[in-house]
Amino acid sequence: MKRFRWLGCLLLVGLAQVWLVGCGGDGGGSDSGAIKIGFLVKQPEESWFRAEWRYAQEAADEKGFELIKIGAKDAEEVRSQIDSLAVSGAQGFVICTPDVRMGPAIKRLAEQNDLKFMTVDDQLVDAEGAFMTEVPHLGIAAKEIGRQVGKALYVEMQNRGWAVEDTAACVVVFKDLDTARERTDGAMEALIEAGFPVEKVYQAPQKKDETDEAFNATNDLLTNHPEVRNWLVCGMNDLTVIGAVRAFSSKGIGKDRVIAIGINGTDVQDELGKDNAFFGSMLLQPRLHGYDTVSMVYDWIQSGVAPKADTRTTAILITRDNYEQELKRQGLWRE
Ligand code: FCA
Repeated sequence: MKRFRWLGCLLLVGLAQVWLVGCGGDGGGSDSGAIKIGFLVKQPEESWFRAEWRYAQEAADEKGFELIKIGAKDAEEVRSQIDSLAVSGAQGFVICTPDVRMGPAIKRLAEQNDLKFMTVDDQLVDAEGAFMTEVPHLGIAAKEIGRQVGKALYVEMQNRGWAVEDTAACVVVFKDLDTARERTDGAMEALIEAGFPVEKVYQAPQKKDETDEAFNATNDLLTNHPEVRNWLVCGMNDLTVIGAVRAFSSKGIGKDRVIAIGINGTDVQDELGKDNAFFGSMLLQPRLHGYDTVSMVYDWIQSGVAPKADTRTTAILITRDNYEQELKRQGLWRE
């Protein structure tokens, strides 16, 4: 009996030691020393955000911190996920929010929970709609990339020998998001500068940044313009332009009458593999959006060096001629 009591004591001491080690020996609730960084994205199923996560994970593996990948599709999820990040002992996060108008709320939550954070892709705005420049941001040079789309559409129209009189532009616009608006504004500006008639630039407003919404918006536009022979098509990203191209093809308008160019490049491998109206895409650099952003937050936590206030990334045009080579170069090609 005595022996059992003695064994029981040993077991208790052992358990207490395991508990102490598990808590870093400081009696606190989390592993002291272990760095945890969250990466919240608005559309976790999209190739673009998967690519960002993949490169963020590369940084985590290299530098030895824990990356917590989180899909947050609406405001409620953003709030609860930031809270759970804090509970899990994270020290910071990178976010592409489903609603940029949540800016002040996200900032308040981060401050309350003592979390350092920066935004990626979509820049937060305050109650007046002004950019919250006090939050570090890494996004694309949206206007310039949009201008590249406009120029490329015009050049391809000329290459095909299409007369301007027979051609119109279908620009799928999403006005609720600045980076989206800047892209399509840039495309329209460059088209018009190149000599495209302003009155033939038609805008199709999408209600949400989703493929189905782009399909619906384009469908409505096409119903109102049966007179147009040839079309130049663009929008905020690949998924939007995929929706638009589907709307054209559902009306029997195919690649002989449509030149469509997307943005992202991460979603077009299948499209460019087919013989369809998709002409190309502006290929962005997801590595910089994933690897670099979490690395900046990591440095901030480690050494107190805050990220650069505003970083903008560039893009190159990919078409059937170079997409395989360029996607492979960025490690984005799927076999
Ligand atoms: C936005 C879009 C994404 C991608 C990113 C750079 O968040 O929704 O598809 O274009 O900007």
